[in-house]
Amino acid sequence: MTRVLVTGGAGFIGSHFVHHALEAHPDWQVTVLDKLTYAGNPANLEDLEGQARYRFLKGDIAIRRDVQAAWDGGVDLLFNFAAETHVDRSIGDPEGFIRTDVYGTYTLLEEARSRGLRAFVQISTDEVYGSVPSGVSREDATLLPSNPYSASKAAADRLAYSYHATYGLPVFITRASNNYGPRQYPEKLIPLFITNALDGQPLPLYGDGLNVRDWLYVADHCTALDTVIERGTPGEVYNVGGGNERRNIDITGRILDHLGVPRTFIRYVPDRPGHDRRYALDCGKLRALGWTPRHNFEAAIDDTIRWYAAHRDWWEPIKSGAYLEYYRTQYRL
Ligand code: NAD
Ligand code: TDX
Repeated sequence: MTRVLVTGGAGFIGSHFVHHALEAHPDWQVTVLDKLTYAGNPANLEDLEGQARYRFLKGDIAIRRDVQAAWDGGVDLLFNFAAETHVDRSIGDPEGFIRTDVYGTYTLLEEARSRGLRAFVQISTDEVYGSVPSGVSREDATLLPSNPYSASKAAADRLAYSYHATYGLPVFITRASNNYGPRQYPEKLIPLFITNALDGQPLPLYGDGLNVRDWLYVADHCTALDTVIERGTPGEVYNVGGGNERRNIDITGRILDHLGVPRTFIRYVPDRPGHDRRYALDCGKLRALGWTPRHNFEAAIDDTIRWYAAHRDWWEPIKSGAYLEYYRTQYRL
């Protein structure tokens, strides 16, 4: 059995990866370590309860004894998804981002250094390159993160690399573009706008709505991680992009059209400070290893919209209490 530790496995991408891992790798024994912050949701993993190859541990990657407890029995592969992930929250209060994204990654790296493992996969982001007005970022491009979230992720990305260069730890770094799909917390653009449209609420579009992101279906992200650990080289960085550059206004239009909601529901709101205009990745390095994204954007976003329409039981409980306080403070709507 290959012993796999997935941190942040109760979140959006982590939970997809845990399901994928158990299905695609019958010889993997998966432990999830997750603090269950506001973004971590046990419902994302509840169908796995009782499976012999799966266990869940509640714990914090920034607390060494929690990490040690997760390491009991040994770890062969570690996928570090755990992070504070929302740019707007990082602008309001950066501290948690430094603590989890930087210090938490350091804690995992220290445990890995003392105990050893076969692969440490650091899930980084395309945001570390900063805004890309034209062209595409290759893995050797300068890092120019421009918000506290992306700066904390860049710090963790380079800290992980340093443990490879300095201590020979088998670190792999992936920089993915914007993910979308079922179970994404409804503070991010696509699930926020879908659920607001379903609820007859306005869709708060930042600035002129012309910022561009490259959208990656979450299942394609999971297969990319398989390729990286099967065929990648330790110490290397791999971009993971969907190849779907879209303007925010166009995504918004697609959601509204799909749900039959008029454009009058678009509400232009003040821009995000330091808002990166565009991200775009050159993924030739990962494609050369045989990976290719399989999901067509238009079909997969339509599936995603249908998923939220059919799973109010998943997101309605989230959009209450502390979420509403955050929402009102953030948007003043
Ligand atoms: P998410 O916010 O949905 O989930 C994060 C998970 O981490 C939650 O389950 C949360 O409880 C857990 N967590 C937070 N702090 C923790 C701590 N101190 N200890 C243990 N667990 C903790 O995030 P996501 O969108 O699934 O992103 C997962 C990873 O992928 C992150 O590292 C993020 O930076 C990276 N990433 C995300 C995207 C994207 O578009 N969502 C793109 C590129 C990279
Ligand atoms: O209410 C909104 N209105 C709006 O116009 C929100 C929440 C977003 N936006 C815009 C800002 C961005 O241009 O939509 C775009 C996407 O925003 P987010 O969903 O917040 O994602 P982004 O800031 O691009 O960061 C995401 O991709 C990289 C993830 O949240 C990160 O975790 C990941 O690393």
